[in-house]
Amino acid sequence: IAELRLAELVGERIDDGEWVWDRAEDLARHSEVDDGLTVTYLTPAHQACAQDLAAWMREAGFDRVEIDAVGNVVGIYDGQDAQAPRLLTGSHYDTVRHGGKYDGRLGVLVPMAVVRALRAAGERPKHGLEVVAFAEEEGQRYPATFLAASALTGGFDPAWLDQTDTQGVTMREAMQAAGLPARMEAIAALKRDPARYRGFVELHIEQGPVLDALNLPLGVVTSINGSHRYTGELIGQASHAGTTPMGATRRDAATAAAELVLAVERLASALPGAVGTVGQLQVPNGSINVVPGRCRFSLDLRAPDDATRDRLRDEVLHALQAIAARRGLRFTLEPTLAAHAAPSHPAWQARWEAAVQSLGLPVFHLPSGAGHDAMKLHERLPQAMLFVRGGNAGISHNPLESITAHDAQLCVDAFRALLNAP
Ligand code: HGY
Ligand code: MN
Ligand code: MN
Ligand code: MN
Repeated sequence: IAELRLAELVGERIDDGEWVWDRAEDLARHSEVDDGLTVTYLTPAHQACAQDLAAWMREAGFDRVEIDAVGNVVGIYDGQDAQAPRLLTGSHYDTVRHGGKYDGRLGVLVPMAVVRALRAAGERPKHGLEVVAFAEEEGQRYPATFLAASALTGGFDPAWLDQTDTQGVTMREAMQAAGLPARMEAIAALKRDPARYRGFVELHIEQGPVLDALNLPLGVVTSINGSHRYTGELIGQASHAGTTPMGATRRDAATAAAELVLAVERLASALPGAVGTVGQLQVPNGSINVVPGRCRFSLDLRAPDDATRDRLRDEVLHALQAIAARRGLRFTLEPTLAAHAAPSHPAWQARWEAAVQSLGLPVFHLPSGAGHDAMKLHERLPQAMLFVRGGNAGISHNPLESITAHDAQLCVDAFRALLNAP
């Protein structure tokens, strides 16, 4: 903020892209760990991010700024007719563990920079803009994911309030500790009336290698892959590592899990556009000299369309049953997310295309392998996304995540063009 004031005092206009880049750096100061960036739902680091975002929205000149009942930071910049339907936009400010600075955050900072530029120019767009920094999308602290966007669509499940984190803290307790009401009626009141909005757009880093490889700064998203997520546990029998003979009498949960991991890889590789990941694998209270009696695992199964997504799920679950049966094990399995594939709305996809063309850039279409808040808003509003390339071959969910201030400026220019589109 100091450098912003100094620059304005001396009349030097900070390039919008630099402002975005600098704010992402500032936001990354708040983390739960020293080496890397971890900001999970409602921790002190998360709340510090919310305070920064609200302060920057006020500095940028939003007409109304608030932190809502689930921790979303919401800024409204009125259009020429304050009663006309607004454009809704935003992305998330929570991160995965040891994540990057731009996943989610860029989709909040760019529209904030647009408002800052409009305010500085004394301009009012035809339609108002409502920017939401979603408080939770990554599902890191609690099993519930996309819970912040779910509050806006009316899909927040009251049972989520009783979910516990690894320390046994319920979501309700975390909300109370963060000074939020932690009452379902306050959360239900966040549901947006679709009639009050033109649609939802989300700007996001691609999180993949395509745009960087093609040396293209921007890409228009055609669809967001659908996904099925599970947490599960294979249950065999712990026994002495030294005296239990190899073979059927060993009911080793870890070797069964290893078979499952390779089955997920084989089955996902055989389906077009599908991906399958076991991101978490853990022998609870494991010991070096004990045959693992239990092994916990996660499943993240995705595909460009629901039919392929469901076929992958069915094949993986069938493989799990066969592995467990053959090895004399049991298993538990809990679905934690079933997200439909979300095709972009043609009108908003076309507006992004026109915005990219207005910058003299080629229009390139690509699907999103990553999930986004837009797939939740898709349930209530027409939506479309714009991707910006990431450096380091687009690596993401990793501290190496990067973009340039130049590309951030292109994002601001494209967003401003979209906002003024008829
Ligand atoms: O997992 C995802 O695709 C997103 O980063 N939540
Ligand atoms: Mn992410
Ligand atoms: Mn994201
Ligand atoms: Mn997202």
